[in-house]
Amino acid sequence: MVTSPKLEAYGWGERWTPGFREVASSWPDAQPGRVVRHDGSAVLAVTVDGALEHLHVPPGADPPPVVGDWVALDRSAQVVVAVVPRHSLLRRQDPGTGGEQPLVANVDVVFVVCGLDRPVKPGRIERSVTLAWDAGATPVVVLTKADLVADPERRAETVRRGGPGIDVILTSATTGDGLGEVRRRCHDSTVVLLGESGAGKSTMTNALAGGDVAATGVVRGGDSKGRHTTTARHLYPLPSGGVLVDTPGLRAVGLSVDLDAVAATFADVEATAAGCRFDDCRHDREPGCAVIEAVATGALATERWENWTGLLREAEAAERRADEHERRQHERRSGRGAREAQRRKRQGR
Ligand SMILES: Nc1nc2c(ncn2[C@@H]2O[C@H](COP(=O)(O)OP(=O)(O)OP(=O)(O)O)[C@@H](O)[C@H]2O)c(=O)[nH]1
Ligand SMILES: [Mg+2]
Ligand SMILES: [Zn+2]
Repeated sequence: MVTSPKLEAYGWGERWTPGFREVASSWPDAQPGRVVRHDGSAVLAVTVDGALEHLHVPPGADPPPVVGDWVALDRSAQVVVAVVPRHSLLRRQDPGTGGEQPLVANVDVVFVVCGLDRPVKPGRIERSVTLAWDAGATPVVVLTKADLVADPERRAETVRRGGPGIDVILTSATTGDGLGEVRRRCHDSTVVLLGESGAGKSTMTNALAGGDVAATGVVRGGDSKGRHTTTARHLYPLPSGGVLVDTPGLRAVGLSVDLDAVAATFADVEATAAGCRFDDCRHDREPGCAVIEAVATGALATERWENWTGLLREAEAAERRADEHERRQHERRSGRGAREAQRRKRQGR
């Protein structure tokens, strides 16, 4: 096994060696590394001796490496030769193409970061939590700027009640409150910060990394909107253990997820829905719908019911798109196969 204390600070360990050996088998000189930033046709990666190097990614690399990926690299040629099989992948719907956009690979925990200097939006938290479950990671809600509000505990309690089963950590980068808990959650893990511009992701990154590694920006006075200070995803090792990925504030969190991820986020609502009279209940106006019943009695908040059905429809649409894509790929492949066969026949082979 390849050991390297410098690489271990970036999360390297036995977990990754079989995958590395597998993809590097035809490259005797290949060394492991981890992508810390993506720069167009190159990546910035940390290497076995801890140096950060720009490496070329050959066009057509499959899959194209993303931040968080472990890769096999050829240092003399300064090129990425292969991507180690991923354990998890954070992805969203590409706002441009409607397809799937991979964001960060090999993620263990997603911090859903919300600033208390603005209203906390349950719908946005549920969306990000769903992305985390979809990735194969554990979501944790991190509320920042506790120093700016009079009743932070009450605000945290509201978020806890709104998203049952998910840990909520209250923090302030100004006073340092809650940062010990955040550090503990990062230990031995790769953690991604997801949240609106101005939520305080880069400020938290600096507090945990113990220096000004990431640029931060002020928010607008009127509506607390951020200025999109961070422009690229970047992975940092933490002196207290673990790895943190700072990300730009996402304008749109479109889902490209399977239905199981929505079910995990709304486990409480799904449990209620098990009591619906019809198996294919749309929880809309069907007779005997246990969900509508729960909304009527106040056991289930109207907003949570609406967010749930909204995300269900969105995930269904994403699955239909993926199926359609798969079908077209298949047709293209089999079309190509048929043409090949015809050509061989013409050539008398
Ligand atoms: N009072 C207070 N201000 C904070 C805290 N955390 C962040 N801020 C301020 O919030 C503003 C935005 O912080 P950033 O860390 O740049 O936010 P970001 O989430 O990285 O934003 P983008 O990079 O644009 O996505 C800065 O002015 C920070 O000083 C906190 O805990 N308390
Ligand atoms: Mg930032
Ligand atoms: Zn129902």
